[in-house]
Amino acid sequence: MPVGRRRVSLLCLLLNVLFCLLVAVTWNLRSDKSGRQKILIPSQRFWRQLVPSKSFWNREQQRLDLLSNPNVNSVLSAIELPDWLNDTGPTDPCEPDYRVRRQILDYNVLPGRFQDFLLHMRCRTYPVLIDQPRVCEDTPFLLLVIKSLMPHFDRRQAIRETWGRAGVFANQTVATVFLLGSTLPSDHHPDLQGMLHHEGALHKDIIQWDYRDSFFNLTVKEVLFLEWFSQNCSQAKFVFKGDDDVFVNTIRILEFLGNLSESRSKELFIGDVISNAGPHRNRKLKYFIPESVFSGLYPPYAGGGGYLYSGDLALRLHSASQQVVLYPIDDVYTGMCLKKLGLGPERHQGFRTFGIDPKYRDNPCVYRVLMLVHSLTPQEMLRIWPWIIHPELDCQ
Ligand SMILES: *[C@@H]1O[C@H](CO)[C@@H](O)[C@H](O)[C@H]1NC(C)=O
Ligand SMILES: *[C@@H]1O[C@H](CO)[C@@H](O)[C@H](O)[C@H]1NC(C)=O
Ligand SMILES: *[C@@H]1O[C@H](CO)[C@@H](O)[C@H](O)[C@H]1NC(C)=O
Ligand SMILES: *[C@@H]1O[C@H](CO)[C@@H](O)[C@H](O)[C@H]1NC(C)=O
Ligand SMILES: CC(=O)N[C@H]1CO[C@H](CO)[C@@H](O)[C@@H]1O
Repeated sequence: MPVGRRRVSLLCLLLNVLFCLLVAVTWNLRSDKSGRQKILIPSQRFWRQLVPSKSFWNREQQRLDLLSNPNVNSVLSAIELPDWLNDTGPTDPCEPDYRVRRQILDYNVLPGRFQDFLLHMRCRTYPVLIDQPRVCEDTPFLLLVIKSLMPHFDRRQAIRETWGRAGVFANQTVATVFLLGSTLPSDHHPDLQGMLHHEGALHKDIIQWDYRDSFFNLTVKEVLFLEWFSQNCSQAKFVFKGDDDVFVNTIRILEFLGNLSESRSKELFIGDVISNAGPHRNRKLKYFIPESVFSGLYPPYAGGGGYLYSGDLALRLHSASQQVVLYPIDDVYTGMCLKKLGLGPERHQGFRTFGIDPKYRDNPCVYRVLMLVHSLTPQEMLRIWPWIIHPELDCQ
């Protein structure tokens, strides 16, 4: 069988390379007292066969890791790869990848959102429908990036009138953009595209791409944003990215950022950090992920309700993301990209993506010290904002 032979020849080559390396690195020739040379033989097995994972995402990631490793790559290009490494699907990554139907054992019984995700998970570029090439013209100190959906006009307007007001704030330039996808005709949404165009022309803060704006496509929104940022806003010093139903204390954030040392600002990534989590296996949950799709634990990640990071890091995340296979949960995906950089998010008490104790919800002084609270209605935002900006309020 050609497949068997391919696998054997790959193994032989890898073995040879690893063997030579190990001889060079770990077999010390050491002289003993009598001056004779003694060979130290390592006691542990020194290579491991690359076994394809049973879970599709992990397998795709194994392949990406291997094919993008320049050391291994020079060897690999010379030999035939086993099918699971070489079968990259259709040449256009935005064509549906029907390979997944036979590569995922329970594909046919997976919920439709997984089937949609898996068929399109290699596509990372979609056409721009509304762009804001000038939003970062004045080099923002802080860029507020808000994930929104087409019908959420009132949430966006409340944010503009409160914490997302662009302009000069506490003596720093703040810019605001809303990130949106689009809808598929097959999903039977009313057509709000004309309204959105008006809104974009009026406020110049809407960026929209032509892809279906679903929960599992939030990762697409993340990579499209990182691409946009690296091309159109790479000078921004800091980025806040969050949902359109969170309340952000922009003043507190600017104060915090103003006090950061230069060295700490470069790798800043703070939020409400979730550690030691893994995929939920209960099919009824929103965050359910089947074992045939992903196995293992999640790296530490900051809850997607909102987190704050440096523009430098946004650029590094942009390049790291090209080495990480898209994962259907966007904040976990960002954690994976951070891990790829050898970094992790830092927990900050001011981020309350899981909300606050109801007994504090009407306490103005609580909002003064926090940076983010989830979740608030547009009316609540308008009610709370004056509490933050009125200096006469004494909270000592
Ligand atoms: C990988 O498969 C393609 C066809 O899908 C083939 O043309 C190519 O030669 C294969 N490459 C390697 C390195 O085996
Ligand atoms: C605002 O910034 C300008 C220029 O950087 C500076 O001269 C001024 O003192 C700042 N004002 C305050 C209130 O910090
Ligand atoms: C993501 O968007 C693409 C492009 O519109 C669409 O084909 C795909 O079904 C979407 N995926 C999910 C999980 O909704
Ligand atoms: C630094 O933090 C203190 C409070 O801890 C605040 O009063 C001050 O305004 C901050 N400095 C700047 C430059 O924002
Ligand atoms: C959404 C997006 O990426 N917009 C633009 C950013 O800037 C480049 C050129 O610098 C444009 O080609 C993009 O369309």
